[in-house]
Amino acid sequence: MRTLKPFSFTIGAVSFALMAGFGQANAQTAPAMTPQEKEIGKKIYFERCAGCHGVLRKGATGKNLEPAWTKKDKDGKEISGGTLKLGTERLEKIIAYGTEGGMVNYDDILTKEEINIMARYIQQTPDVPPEFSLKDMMDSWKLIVPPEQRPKKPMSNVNLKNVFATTLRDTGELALIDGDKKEIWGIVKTGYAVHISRLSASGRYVYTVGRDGLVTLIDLWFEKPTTVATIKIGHDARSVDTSKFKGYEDKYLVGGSYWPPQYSIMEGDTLKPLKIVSTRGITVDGEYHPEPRVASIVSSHIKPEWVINIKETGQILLVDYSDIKNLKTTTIESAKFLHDGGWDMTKRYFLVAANASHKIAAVDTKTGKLAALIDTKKIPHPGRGANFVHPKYGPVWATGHLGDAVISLISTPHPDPKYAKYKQYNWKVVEELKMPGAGNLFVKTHPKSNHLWADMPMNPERENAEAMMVFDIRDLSKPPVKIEVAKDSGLPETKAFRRAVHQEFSEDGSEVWVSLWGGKTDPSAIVVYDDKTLKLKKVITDPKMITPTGKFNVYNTMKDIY
Ligand code: DHE
Repeated sequence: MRTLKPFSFTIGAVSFALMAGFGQANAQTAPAMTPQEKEIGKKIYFERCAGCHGVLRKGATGKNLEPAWTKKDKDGKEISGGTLKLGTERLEKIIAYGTEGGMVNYDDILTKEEINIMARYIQQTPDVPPEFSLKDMMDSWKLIVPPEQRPKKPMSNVNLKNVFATTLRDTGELALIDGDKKEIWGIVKTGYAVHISRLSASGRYVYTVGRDGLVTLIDLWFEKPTTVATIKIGHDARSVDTSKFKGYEDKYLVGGSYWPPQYSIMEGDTLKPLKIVSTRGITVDGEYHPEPRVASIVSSHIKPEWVINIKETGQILLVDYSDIKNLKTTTIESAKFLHDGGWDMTKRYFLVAANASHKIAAVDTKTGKLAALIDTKKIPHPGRGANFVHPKYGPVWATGHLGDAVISLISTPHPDPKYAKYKQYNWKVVEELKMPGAGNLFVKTHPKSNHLWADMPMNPERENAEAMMVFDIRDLSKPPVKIEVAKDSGLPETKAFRRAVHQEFSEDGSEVWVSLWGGKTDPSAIVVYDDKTLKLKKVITDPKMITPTGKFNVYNTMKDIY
């Protein structure tokens, strides 16, 4: 019997183990690649492609890219037995120009040579990165300032509730922006292509996670925001949340990994690792999946529980953190390809997009059961969604769509007797607001606002990608107002789009902050609007403001206000 010899190599921070035997078996028909080209292919795949297609290339938001689909037949035919075989030339075109199915074009990001390398790389057998154990977590853990050496009270005069933790995506940094003064209070180093930030229940600690799995714990009580601990939770990650239930404030952190597919529980104030739970298992269709990635995680306010959404299996986990050693988990079947989501107005129901299934799943966290599975237009992408009272249909939760030019409004139950008459609409899409195009990523409102803000950063037209639509929630028959964010910024036009992305309200709900996300070497900005008048209030620019994307207002994130 032939023995397979594993060998490993490193890309940036990630080491990959490859089974020599697997590579050889595939080498018969996959196009030839030099070792250097393979290195380049691996790095680009991890940085640009794995998020949508998966490390093992089994597909999720993006298509399956296993060699069975990507390689041409031996005789060079593209169609064989009804199966589309793509081959290098066809793959190059798809990578360069994108597809109508939602794949973005890479001809302005990758060179021709890189596109050719990628077209050949994805015809090879996928590389399998190594696992990541509790010992690996422990070895990576750095407690920089132990709790006893931290301030006993806030040391700055910054209004901490109105700080915006702002992702500087391509520099791997987080800018903490003073929301009252509208200037950068401090910048801290974080993980690679840092993704989201969440707040501890008290609002003292900011947690952020990089795509390389590095979690950074920032203490806002110092004179300047200070990193007090870091840890790696895996090789590839997207989500974190804290323990928010009464009695557990600031006690735990949970982080979800894409690779390895697992979630990890840590101490909230030190990041000391406590437990890892694998998410490998069976999909809602009854098939084993080796890479079910952890997508959104949210912390319940009514129970000591996290809602953990497993992308590829379509299983929603309610994880009871009151006894970490004897962890109790409720597993709720929903639909495949779970991604992002948020609470309804009452914070009893969690609504999450099963994006490539074109559905929203609603979980009742009080009963621990699926409340509804709602069909929507193509590829819902709510961010955390937006809650308001519709003039005709009562309480609704809104989601935008990457794949369609609408914002869907879904009626949600509410215990207040004054909303009883709207019960008939519950869990139905009651209205679809028309957008100028698809490519929406985030919607947002605030209890004190009369507006629903929707972006379109992934729209192929510059005039849409660089703008925002604002709907009047008191009268949704009125046409929405188009806010020209790039023009309002006063920054010079650049070749690449400056995408207007991710809206966030100030603590008092009076301002809306929008990121203008330019290229890494282009000037970017945060553009601040007065929510009442929709007039420009301030453009926050700074040479250090490089590729700003998500912004998380301390108070609104801590309380889940959206
Ligand atoms: Fe995100 C949320 C995954 C690309 C900005 N993104 C999320 C969540 C997941 C996710 C699972 C929910 C986290 C939670 O609530 O716990 N994002 C992914 C991907 O897999 C994907 C598609 C591809 C990738 O390779 O990472 C991806 N995301 C992006 C971007 O390119 C964005 C636009 C810019 C950036 O900074 O990377 C981006 N994602 C965001 C933001 C949120 C988010 C700002 C949080 C929204 C909120 O208001 O909570």
